[in-house]
Amino acid sequence: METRVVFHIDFDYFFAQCEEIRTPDLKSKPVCVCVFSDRGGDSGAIATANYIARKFGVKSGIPISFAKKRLEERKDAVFLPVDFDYYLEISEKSMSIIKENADVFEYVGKDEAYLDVTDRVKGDFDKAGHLAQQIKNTIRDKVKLSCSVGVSTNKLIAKIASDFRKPDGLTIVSSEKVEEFLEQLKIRAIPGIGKKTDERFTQMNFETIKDLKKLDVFTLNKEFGRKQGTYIFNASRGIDNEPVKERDASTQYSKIVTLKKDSKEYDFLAENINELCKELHEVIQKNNRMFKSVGVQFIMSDLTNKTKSRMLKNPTSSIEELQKNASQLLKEALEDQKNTIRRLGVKVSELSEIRGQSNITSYF
Ligand code: DGT
Ligand code: CA
Ligand code: CA
Repeated sequence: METRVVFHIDFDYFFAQCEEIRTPDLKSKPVCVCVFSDRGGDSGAIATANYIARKFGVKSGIPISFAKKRLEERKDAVFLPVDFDYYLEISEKSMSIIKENADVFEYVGKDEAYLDVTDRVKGDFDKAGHLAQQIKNTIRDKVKLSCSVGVSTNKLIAKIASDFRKPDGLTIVSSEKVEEFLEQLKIRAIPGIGKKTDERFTQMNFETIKDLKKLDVFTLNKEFGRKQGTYIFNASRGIDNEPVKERDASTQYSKIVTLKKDSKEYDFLAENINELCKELHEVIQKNNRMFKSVGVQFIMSDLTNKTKSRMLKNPTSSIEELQKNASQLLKEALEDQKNTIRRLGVKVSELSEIRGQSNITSYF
């Protein structure tokens, strides 16, 4: 296969950086973005934090109360509620810049994308480095957002490289440098190696990818199963043939809420569904979309999950259509419902653009 040039771009401390963009005074303070549950007080979790807060041990997923404890000595620490719509706006602006600079653009999530740029840089890694720097500069100029970019010959190494120097990093790993780059890294730098796998390697006294390469594929398969074992074997050697696949943002929109009380009572839940539909409809409108599929989601008190969805005859953007279908799905889903429900969600998918109105990507 001819040598590819692939970028992985990841926005730095994304939600917290968005907050800094809108309120630059925050830049000198610890900033924590919180998903407050509707139960009041400090119940809920940290979505992310800026790098100042991270120095105090604050990270994604920990309870808000822990974060407050860890930041006790920083009287200037700021705890803000998530504002997804605003982050989406920043994301779309940045993604449209990225997309313009790609031969193939693969959207991964609000703060992450892969690009194949082989053709436009003619396979040249110096040109690729310039292009990556130019993308970073443009996003910085137009959106005020910093990101980290990894440039290499495939998605796997590009992803590892984007994470190598964060924030505001640019790491270029050309084919000749792959081995040297990977061997120095800790084993957990390989995406998909979780805490448990990493601990197994620690027990075996293996720390770096160089150590890892002493194991043959049979040993790895025996230890971790054939799929994971082969993946680890190839990853440690920088082997990954996954193509960058053309994929655009948002194949669905959803809204979810933690209920004021756990319940399986139709009237109470229907009220919440109606409210969620209103919020969801605003997002749909803002993005100039129609939808053809509607779904509801339950997360039960024991955290198990249930979803139900249906396809409509025609694409629509009507809120009545949305509310009608969501409450019918709710009724059906409740029929054999044993557990009480803790969180309730509505989603739409099979999205299409409403034509003839302003294009959603024409920001500048
Ligand atoms: P980074 O890339 O290490 O500089 O920091 P982030 O915050 O960009 O981390 P990343 O790329 O893993 O996640 C992107 C965004 O996704 C992040 O800004 C907030 C959200 N997120 C990540 N982890 C969690 C989580 O555990 N809970 C919630 N609610 N949101 C999360
Ligand atoms: Ca990120
Ligand atoms: Ca990310």
